[in-house]
Amino acid sequence: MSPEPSQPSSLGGPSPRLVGQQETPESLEIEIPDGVPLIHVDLSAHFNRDVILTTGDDENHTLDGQGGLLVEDGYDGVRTGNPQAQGLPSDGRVSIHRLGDYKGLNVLQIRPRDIRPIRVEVPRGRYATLHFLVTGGNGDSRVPITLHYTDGTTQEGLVPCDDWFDDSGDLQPGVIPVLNGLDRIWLGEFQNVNDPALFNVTLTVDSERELEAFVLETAEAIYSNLDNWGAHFNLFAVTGKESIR
Ligand SMILES: [Ca+2]
Ligand SMILES: [Ca+2]
Ligand SMILES: [Ca+2]
Repeated sequence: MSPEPSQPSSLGGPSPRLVGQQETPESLEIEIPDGVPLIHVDLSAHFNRDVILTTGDDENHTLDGQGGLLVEDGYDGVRTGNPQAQGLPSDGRVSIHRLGDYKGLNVLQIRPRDIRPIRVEVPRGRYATLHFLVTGGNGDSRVPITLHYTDGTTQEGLVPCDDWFDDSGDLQPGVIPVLNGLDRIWLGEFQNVNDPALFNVTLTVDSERELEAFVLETAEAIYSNLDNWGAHFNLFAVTGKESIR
């Protein structure tokens, strides 16, 4: 196969893509030493939106309150197997995380008008870290979190979340893209933008104490944007790393 001719770069906007060229989202693994058990926190009782479009999937919400949706990899809103359509993997695995059902509710979405604290029970145990898989729509946000230990003590933390189109330079400290260069549906139309990302945020847990739950303190959340229902915080998964003693 002969090499493709070089393309002049465009002024602004996404970098040029060749029609028919296989596109690959950029993924990054969270480093977890071999043999460290992972604990997948069950968020299913807390999921309140479906922001991932796949085939035969009629009822969805938006990721940003505007018109934005993620897709399953290869699905462009009309057909599957489109090599230009970068989306979430069909096996639901992003780095160490496991996503919810693409045809069901699959994110816990928090917006400025949501002020009820959300308590999430975790499998009781000694954790070294908790990892949050997030992305933001219509701006950035920060949600304070309280870790609750079985001895009645608590620990404060923060889960920052950047806009799904943000890249390094725009990201809040601790926000790491783990799947980047995705496409989206916007107002019902496929957009081959190769830009949205899912991000990981890692919190350190006191492994001397046994963790039983965390509470998302939504009333104290901070949003970069309050227009058009404000910035949207979307939590896809929480995975813990067990403490090895
Ligand atoms: Ca694409
Ligand atoms: Ca869906
Ligand atoms: Ca990006």
